[in-house]
Amino acid sequence: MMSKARGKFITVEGGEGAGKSTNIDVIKTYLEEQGIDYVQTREPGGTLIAEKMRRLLLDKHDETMNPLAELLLVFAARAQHIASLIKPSLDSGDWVLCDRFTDATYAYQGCGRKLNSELVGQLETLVQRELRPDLTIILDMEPRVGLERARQRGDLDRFEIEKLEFFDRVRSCYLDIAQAEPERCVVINAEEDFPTVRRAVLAALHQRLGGAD
Ligand code: Z5A
Repeated sequence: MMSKARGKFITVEGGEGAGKSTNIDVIKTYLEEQGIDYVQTREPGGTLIAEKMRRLLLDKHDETMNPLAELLLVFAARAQHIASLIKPSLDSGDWVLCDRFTDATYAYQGCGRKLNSELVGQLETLVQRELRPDLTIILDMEPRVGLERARQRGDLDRFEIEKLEFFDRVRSCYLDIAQAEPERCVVINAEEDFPTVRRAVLAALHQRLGGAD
């Protein structure tokens, strides 16, 4: 029996309330229609241990989390996620569909928290070695609009209580990444209505990835 080719790695990024969950459902339907085996996951998190680290990252605490501790915790969760889920899945031929990945670290810790992006890059090399997404969809929108959507949902996490300037830095970081890596990243205007965004997501999948071969 012929073994399956290595799977492809798709990540979805964007600011608060940009529609990641909504459009991940669109991508799942596409993969299913193409007969592609995939696993859906998210960061921070994706495995039992990494999900515990997610709680530490997102919950509000009586003590301020040091930005460097936050950065290291993000990468600790990622190391676990890659070893336990992402790499074995890709090696077995399954595709991996991940809600956020390292671009979020450049955006939130590198730019939002103003940590050194070079440091993020060093940890990326240490933790991921050669692993990079094959396709990254960046859902771009004015932070004010996305925050409003997130706030309507109620209970805000430790990131969602940040000031607007923080999210402006996050957004421009994502756009800089997309400009620097056009072969990997597709920016989609997430302020459009849902059918328009959906069409743009599907077009990106067709153009960049084709089918399972
Ligand atoms: N984080 C980090 O700091 N460093 C890292 O390296 C990583 C993450 C990996 C958790 O992320 C936090 O972790 C995140 C950064 C940090 N910051 N926060 N907060 P998360 O992905 O779990 O949480 P989130 O960013 O807050 O996602 P979200 O709020 O769940 O939003 P979403 O998934 O992008 O949106 P949605 O749920 O699909 O849509 C939001 C609402 O808008 C919903 O009611 C939809 O029905 C509606 N919607 C969606 N699309 C449309 C359109 N086109 N028009 C109108 N309405 C729409």
